[in-house]
Amino acid sequence: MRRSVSVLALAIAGVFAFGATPSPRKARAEVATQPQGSAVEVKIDNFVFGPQTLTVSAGTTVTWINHDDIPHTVVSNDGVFKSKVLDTDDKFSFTFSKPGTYPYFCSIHPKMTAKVVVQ
Ligand SMILES: [Cu+2]
Repeated sequence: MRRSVSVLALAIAGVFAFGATPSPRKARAEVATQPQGSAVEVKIDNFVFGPQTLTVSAGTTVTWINHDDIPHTVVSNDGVFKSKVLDTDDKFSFTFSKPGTYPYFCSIHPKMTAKVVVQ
């Protein structure tokens, strides 16, 4: 009985090893680079940040692009980030390394508000 249990455990371990990444070191590097979520865009269009609430994982770089013919800025309410004035098609990027909620606005049009939620 005891022997069959350990055989079963070995079999489970084998299945797990087969499905897992061979090198734990490599797995960690893959998590850090986050290929599927490393670059996310927020569009500024018709005086609106889109999406209004963007949820990303920590370490993600968010890029804002101004699609309006009017200059806008991207300014964190808490002073975490602040862009220069973005003319048409200008971009601003910021990498969010810590989880939290980051509300921001356009300093030229303060009614333009949105937020980034970092998990
Ligand atoms: Cu604006």
